[in-house]
Amino acid sequence: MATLAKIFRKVLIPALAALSLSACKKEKVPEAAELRIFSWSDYIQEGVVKAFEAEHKCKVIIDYFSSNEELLAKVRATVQAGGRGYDLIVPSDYMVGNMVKLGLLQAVDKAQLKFLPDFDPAFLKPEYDPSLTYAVPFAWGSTGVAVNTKLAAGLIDLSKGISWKDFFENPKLQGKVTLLDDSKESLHAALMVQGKTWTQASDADIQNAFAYLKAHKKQIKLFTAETRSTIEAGDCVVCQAFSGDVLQVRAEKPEIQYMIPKEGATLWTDNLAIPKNAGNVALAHAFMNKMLSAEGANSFTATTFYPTANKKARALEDKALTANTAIYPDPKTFAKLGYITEKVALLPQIDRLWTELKSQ
Ligand code: SPD
Repeated sequence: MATLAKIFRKVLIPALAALSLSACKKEKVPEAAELRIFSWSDYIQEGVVKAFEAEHKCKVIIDYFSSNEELLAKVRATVQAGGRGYDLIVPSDYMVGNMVKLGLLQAVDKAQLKFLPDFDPAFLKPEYDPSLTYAVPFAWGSTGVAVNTKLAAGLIDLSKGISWKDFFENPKLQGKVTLLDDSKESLHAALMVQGKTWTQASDADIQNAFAYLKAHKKQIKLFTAETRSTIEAGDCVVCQAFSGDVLQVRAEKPEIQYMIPKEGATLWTDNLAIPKNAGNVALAHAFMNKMLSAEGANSFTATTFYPTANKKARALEDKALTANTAIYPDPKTFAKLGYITEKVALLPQIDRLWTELKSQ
């Protein structure tokens, strides 16, 4: 009897207690892994995110920026503050180089990137990161002009194309022009009117270009980062904008046309990169594989009208896309495109003149 009582006390009572406790306590569900992305808007499709979340049992959180400078400021601040930052970001060409110099990026693990052998060799040695140590080319495009051909009728003769000079100087376009809210893209457009290239522009050329923008400020209705909605709403006749964003609007509104001005336009490559303070590097690599596999990249181009570096994806593309010179400029137009590069020594001057221009 004594032994039975002992067993009851030592084994059964604690077991029953544990059982009733676990019945009251809610089952602890492990927290879902999170992938935090900081991207340009209208880049990452909702369907892709949903499929990725289901495949990887995770939650994807996306915040958006509208210029490389905004991206830099945020990433820099989170790295300096310590703690977890974004897992994946989308810097353009010159900003990759800048972020590497500032120690804000970590190396990508190329062994995990299954799509790299499918890349066009033209994208494998970019000047800003020649061995793709820190960033993987993702999408590319140009910064030209969206024209609302209905609103432009009678104001501008488009039969021979468009020029930046017209954009800034045609009196009929006064107050009907929008520029990107981006110091470098605005400066580049003004430099091109003056026959200067970005890479060769001197200190004096930059001052002159800002003086030109100032002198033609009346032409500019708005500096905007939200070009898609501005074009959609018919809020500008001619609007500086990124190629794919314009083509996305054109898919619904055929009166919108994308044009590369006679003097030229910016060529850019956006990249996928992992900040130093990323919290889920494995998911970041998995998302890169999702976006840049031949199938992922093909569906990306089909919905955004931005091409990628994946040569196999291009082979899968609809002929209507590969033949579209607004997406893939012909060689003569392509030769007029130029990259924006980091002019570190001139940055304070650019920032000061930009602030002055906007507050004028
Ligand atoms: N909606 C996506 C726009 C991407 C633009 N990136 C290029 C920036 C070049 N300065």
